[in-house]
Amino acid sequence: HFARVGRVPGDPILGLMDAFRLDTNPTKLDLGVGVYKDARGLTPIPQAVKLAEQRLVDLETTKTYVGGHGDAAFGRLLIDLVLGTGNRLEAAGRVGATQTPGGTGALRLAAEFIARNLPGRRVWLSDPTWPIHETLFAAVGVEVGHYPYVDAGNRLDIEAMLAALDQVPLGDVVLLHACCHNPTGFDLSQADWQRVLDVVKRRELLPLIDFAYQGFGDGLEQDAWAVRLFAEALPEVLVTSSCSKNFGLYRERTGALIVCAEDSEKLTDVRSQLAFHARNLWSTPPAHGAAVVATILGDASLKAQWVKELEGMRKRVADLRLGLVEALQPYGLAERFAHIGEQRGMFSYTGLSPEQVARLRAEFSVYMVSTGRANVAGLDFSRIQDLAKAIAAVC
Ligand code: PLP
Ligand code: TYF
Repeated sequence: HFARVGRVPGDPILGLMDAFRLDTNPTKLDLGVGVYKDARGLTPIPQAVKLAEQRLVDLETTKTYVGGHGDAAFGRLLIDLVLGTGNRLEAAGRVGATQTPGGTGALRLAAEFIARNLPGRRVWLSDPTWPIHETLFAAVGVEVGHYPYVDAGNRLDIEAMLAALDQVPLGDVVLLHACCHNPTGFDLSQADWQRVLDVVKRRELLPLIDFAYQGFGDGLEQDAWAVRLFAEALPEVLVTSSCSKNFGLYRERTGALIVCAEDSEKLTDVRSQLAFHARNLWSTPPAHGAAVVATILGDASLKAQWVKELEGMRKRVADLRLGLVEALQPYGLAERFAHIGEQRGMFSYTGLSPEQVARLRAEFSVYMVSTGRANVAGLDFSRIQDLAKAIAAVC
């Protein structure tokens, strides 16, 4: 049976983790996979999560299945977090959340919905984007196209992006990163978003907004600005929300597909389809992470604690960015790498070439994705000088 089964290569980003683990250099530095790290190089469990988990141990009464759309309280609280408390869509019964195994599960469910319920639509991805976006739509037989995002000089190219979107076939799906663009770290300004919205309206596109880093850009509310703009202005929007990074819940696989529909009747139709597809994919979602999030968001003091911890993570990454640019100053490289301080979230498209990335790894045990993407959160203040020196050596 298996004689003709060949091999596919592993995920190059996750593969970096294995290579890093095997490296015996004591000064090795992991700027690869996109997880937050603290000063000790650990990916911590937030205190708010620990406290919520303790509460759940005491209060949980059953492990029976949750419904197809998951934990209803989680869904409502997440909609508030994403669209704002008291948003008009909720009042009008136009928005619903389906709990999924992480943001990836939400993307897969959206892909399934597009493949089966919106046949013939292509999905347009930024070039570059998170590699899983490429393979995930291919896996359900949805064709992807690309719109440019950065220019040859490693800067956001909004004009090229808009021009390309203006050529997209009417009615197609466009995948947008709400904030903290992976892999580049370049985000759109509010004025840019307004222009993207205009094109989306003109071409009657369905926006699929990937929201994996809420709170890591400029703040919880600020990062939701574009999502809320689109949800207010358009009859139909899909949002994939992940609680992996902002709640530190990575392995608990916590997220949701949020659907905004024209009216409550249509929302019910769409949600029936999502529950059907979810049944075929994973039946019902894992409960623990969503219960943790619902416990935190539903309790004023736990929520305040979490907001403070998330703010700490956000500030740390922002300060590391500025620290690195400053450390490159003595080498005459501050200007060349000034974009590192302007980008948002964990990732930076540094502009380093694959050859330079390979040298950083071979000569300094500094690990980053071959495209030149660095996870700034993997850096520490005690290692900034070393990294600046290594970068200068390969430039
Ligand atoms: N979308 C983007 C852009 C990401 O970087 C990630 C990160 O892992 C995800 C979605 C999915 O996150 P998860 O499935 O771990 O919640
Ligand atoms: O881009 C990243 O590094 C994160 C983590 O298959 C990740 O989004 C990377 C690859 C993958 C799953 C998660």
